[in-house]
Amino acid sequence: MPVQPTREDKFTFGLWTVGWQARDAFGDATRAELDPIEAVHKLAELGAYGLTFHDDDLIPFGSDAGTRDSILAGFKKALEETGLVVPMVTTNTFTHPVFKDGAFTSNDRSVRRYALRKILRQVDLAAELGAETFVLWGGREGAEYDVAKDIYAALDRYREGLNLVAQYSEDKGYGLRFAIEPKPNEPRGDILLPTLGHAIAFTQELERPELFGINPEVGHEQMSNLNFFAGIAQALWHKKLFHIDLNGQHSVKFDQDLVFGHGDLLNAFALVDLLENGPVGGGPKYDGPRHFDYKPSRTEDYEGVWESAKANMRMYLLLKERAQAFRADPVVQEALRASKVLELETPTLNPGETYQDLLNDKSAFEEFDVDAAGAQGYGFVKLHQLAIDHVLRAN
Ligand code: ASC
Ligand code: MN
Ligand code: MN
Ligand code: MN
Repeated sequence: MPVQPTREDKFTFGLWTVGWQARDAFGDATRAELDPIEAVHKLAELGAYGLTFHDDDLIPFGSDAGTRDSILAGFKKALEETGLVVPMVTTNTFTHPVFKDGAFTSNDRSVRRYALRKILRQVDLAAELGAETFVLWGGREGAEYDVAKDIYAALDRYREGLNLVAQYSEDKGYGLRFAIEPKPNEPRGDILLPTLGHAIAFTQELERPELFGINPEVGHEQMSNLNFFAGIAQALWHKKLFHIDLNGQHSVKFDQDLVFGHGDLLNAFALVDLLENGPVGGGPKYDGPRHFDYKPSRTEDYEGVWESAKANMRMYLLLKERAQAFRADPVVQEALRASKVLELETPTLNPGETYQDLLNDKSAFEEFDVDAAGAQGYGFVKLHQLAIDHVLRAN
């Protein structure tokens, strides 16, 4: 089936994804360095809308001001030539040894101050490039040993740092929104704000909670054995889905960063259906970039890298087409009704009804036929099979 991504699909890629040289904990790089300018041109050619980067992906750590300026000039020229945009940027606060005990939450106060400076510099660049979202992945914010980190104090320092970054952005008039990216572990034994639920709760404690949301990654939630589709539905409900990292993962193991949909395919189908069509009973859709944060497998050469980049977009578009067919199918609509999925939209109380009215309603309790209600079948398996039939184009 021919599927051609276009700019309207809003597909974006991290520079660190296609540019990953496949160095892992056990082995050396298997691919040569990728010139960011080449990445820009290649992604544009494949139909992407934009790209994102950590400061150090583009400008090597420790570059002097002149080098930084000339790299940025070349990068901006490539953006102009291709029309690619930079809707999101992020800061690398995890590679250099200085961050081995964290950035916002390092036990060493001078490291925390250095980290804030590095992040503020990237906030300036985000604004300069017209980004709307600033992602914060605190990969080193954590510990291996419970006694080595005062979690209570670490959360205070995390909040202090995020408040400062947001205040800076507001004072400068940048209008950025900040998205915290949760991950349970790896590279630290345990990472702070391990799941999207922890991160959403944390945003409520910040000075400007409305400026903070989350950037959940498929595999990161699945590493905690959580249902990503369900988590995204809740993030939408909290109005905290500021950005999303799409990739693939096979259950609870190391962070695989596979191509989107190459892990739990059915969950990916439900996710795309939710993002594209909104909650089945009505509700907000996600309208931000469809951002791929994956790693082309270590076995691949550059031909394989670009095949994998295409595969992400292809998976998304195939699932989008399948989700539209699923929703439009009258048999599915009937099954949704039979399963009372759409009845969940109806408030439990009548308009204006009080608890006293409910207490007076004999049909709700005294006369309610619990045995009949307990005996009814919901038909969920049939509904789920219809979804699978659509995914497999079997209907
Ligand atoms: C990020 C992000 C991640 C990590 C990782 C770096 O900013 O979203 O998941 O950094 O991709 O390798
Ligand atoms: Mn990951
Ligand atoms: Mn990510
Ligand atoms: Mn990642």
